[in-house]
Amino acid sequence: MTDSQIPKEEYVTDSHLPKDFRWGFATACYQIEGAPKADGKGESIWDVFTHIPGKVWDGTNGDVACDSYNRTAEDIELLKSTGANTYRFSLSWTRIIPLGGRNDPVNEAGLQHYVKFVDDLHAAGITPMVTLLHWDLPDGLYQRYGGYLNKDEFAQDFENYARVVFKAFGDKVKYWITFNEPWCSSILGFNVASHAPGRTSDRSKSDIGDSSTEPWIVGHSLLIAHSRAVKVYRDEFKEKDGGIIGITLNGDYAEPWDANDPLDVDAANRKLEFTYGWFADPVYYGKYPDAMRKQLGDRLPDFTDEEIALVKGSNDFFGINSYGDNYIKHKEGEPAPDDFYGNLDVLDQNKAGDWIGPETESVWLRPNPRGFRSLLNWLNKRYGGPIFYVTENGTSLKGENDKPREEILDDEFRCWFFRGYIGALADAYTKDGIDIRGYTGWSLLDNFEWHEGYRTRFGVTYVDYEGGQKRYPKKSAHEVGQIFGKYIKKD
Ligand code: GBH
Repeated sequence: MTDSQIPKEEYVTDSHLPKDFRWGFATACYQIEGAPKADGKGESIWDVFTHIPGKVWDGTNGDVACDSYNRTAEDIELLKSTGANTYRFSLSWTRIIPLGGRNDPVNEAGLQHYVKFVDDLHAAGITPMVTLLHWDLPDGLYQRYGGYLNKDEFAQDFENYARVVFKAFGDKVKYWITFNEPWCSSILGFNVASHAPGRTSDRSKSDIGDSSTEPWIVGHSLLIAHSRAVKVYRDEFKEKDGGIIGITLNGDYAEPWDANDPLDVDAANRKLEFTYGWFADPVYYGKYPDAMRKQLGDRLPDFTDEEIALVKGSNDFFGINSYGDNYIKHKEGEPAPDDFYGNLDVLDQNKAGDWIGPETESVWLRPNPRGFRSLLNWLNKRYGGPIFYVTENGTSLKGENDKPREEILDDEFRCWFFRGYIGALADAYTKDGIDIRGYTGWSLLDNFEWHEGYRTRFGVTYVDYEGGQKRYPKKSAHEVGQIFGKYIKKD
């Protein structure tokens, strides 16, 4: 058996999910909308980054993507046909405030686009779950003061943007997410440089940047900006509008490479602290994890007392984005100055040579449903049983893009993935007593997979990019609804 075959092992469980469980699919504006100049939209750092030659593997960009800006009705029909009751999507800040800042003009046309979209979703019986920022920071703010690098300016501008949105349609949305995956904005944008704005110490990739300090500054800014937006919501809107607000963090589970080596066991735990703990420890406990402070010293910013008061307790719920699983092996010696995982190797095989899961189109993603249940348990324990929403989970398929359309539509591997992960979710709820209230799979549509371009597909719907962005539901588009139909209690 090769490691890329569809696993024969089915995840079997008699667990269930509660009657009022929210489920559906997720997207992000830059990945699906296209229409980068429509109705007065300004440029984001992703509009700029994707037009720099060499940044995106296949030389593409999000200028058209799925053309969803012009096809909201079609996307809503698609959602309805899956049976979903929830849709998670993100707002384009630069459609709403083209230059981004608190003294810059608001673009009424951009704002009204989303007001109408939210109304149309409700009319279709679908509950909106809205992310304020999924990585597409206004380039105006990056140019003006370095964007996330300037904590005070950025936090004020994000707070203002959030208030503009809450004022315009806060009464229509009950689920708010401040940031999607601040880890990615910090590490991939300011260290690895695979994401906008592409800063790094590696001078072969960028003339500017310092991987040893900037990601930690950026992460700190994002935490402060998150908590200020939450404060605005709680002080000015929550009572009237009755919604909840939180941040979505990303990370895959981490298992020791050698379960008998305490150093690998520690390293696996440390990897979770460096991904989830970096943001969740401040939000739940008002401080960074000790392991991070120990390794990073004063490169990790300190919280002022005022900041601690803001950040601590700033989640009504915990949003989780998780995909695969990894084996973790500790590294010997001192960590490199640009290390961001906690001095360890992230591997796909353990000491015995077992693969953590089957191969996909994404080098970083090998699925393992049991690992997902373990992750939910790790987070639940560490953060004292908060309310969770799984805001992203899904998979690419090895070689999917190279197949003819009829074969792409028969995505049994993705169906296997969802059966396993949703089964693990049901076990976490029923058997482990974890308070999980919703799940949105990634993604409703094949879409612009950031620096990987269009080759890597995550959709339950095939999008024909050469054929006018026509949508064709894959087998998984129906499978997910059947899985939830099986688990969600009827009475
Ligand atoms: C999500 O991130 C994004 O929110 C979504 O927009 C995206 O389309 C989806 O995943 C699928 O990729 O090898 O060191 O560069 C998932 C979290 C974290 C997964 C970074 C890829 C690469 C780490 N991502 N990870 S590295």
